[in-house]
Amino acid sequence: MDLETVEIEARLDERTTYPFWTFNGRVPGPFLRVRVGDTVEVHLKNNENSVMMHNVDFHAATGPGGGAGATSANPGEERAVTFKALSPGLYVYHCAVPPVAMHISSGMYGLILVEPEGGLPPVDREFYVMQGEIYSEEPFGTAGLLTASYDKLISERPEYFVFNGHVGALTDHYPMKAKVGETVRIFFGVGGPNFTSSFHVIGEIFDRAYQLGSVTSPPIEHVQSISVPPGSANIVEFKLEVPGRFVLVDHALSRAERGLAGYLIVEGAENKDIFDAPPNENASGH
Ligand SMILES: [Cu+2]
Repeated sequence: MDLETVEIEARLDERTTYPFWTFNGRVPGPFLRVRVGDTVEVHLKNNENSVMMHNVDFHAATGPGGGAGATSANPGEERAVTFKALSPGLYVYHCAVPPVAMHISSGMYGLILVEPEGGLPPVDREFYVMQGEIYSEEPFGTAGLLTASYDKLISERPEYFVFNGHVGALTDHYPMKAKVGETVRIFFGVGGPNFTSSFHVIGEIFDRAYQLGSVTSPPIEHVQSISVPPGSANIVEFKLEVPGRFVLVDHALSRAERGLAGYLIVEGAENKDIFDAPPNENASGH
């Protein structure tokens, strides 16, 4: 695996930018996928234009720091660590340079899937969603380049909550798309660094949820919302029976007013036995 840590000013919202710290220039970092028993060789390069030291701690690794010590790299340096993926599951990775909460809230988190022998059961579509918090000096909705607030970070008072690093990432920009009759799987993780997500898809029921990212325990079935703590993940699977727009939220819904929402747009034929909704001019788009 090649990872590069990059510090970039990038869009947080339509009129707002933020000084993100990233793996490979994106939030979350790349979705990494290995098989149980694999030996994973990680090369972490810290871009020469960085100001900070960065590293990577893999929750999928067994060993001190999850590799954080071995991969700590000053700007322009490259470091490496090798670990054997002993346990299947869906795991978070993140930068662990102190103050760790600062590096995570700046965007330095991602997921690594360690597939069990034989892999996961096939589905029609897979999606990758992570939830994070942004702590800016400026209040939510301020235009221009924001400044990270250490005070708000350590007192756990975020201004923004985001799916995939950006207000509107999964609504205006890259809504998830699927068709009636398909089965979808969402790899959902919380980078945080601080808030547990009550992840829910409005108008859907998860057929299966692999609690805390465990793929060797039986999934729970037919659940509405799942609780995903920071530094953890879950896999949900569900079959799409009817068309329409399904909204991904954290059911702590105040956070929807601070940027947290995503769309799953399902196309296909109506199935009025299952859901029959006459047009209503009072409907607000849901
Ligand atoms: Cu970092």
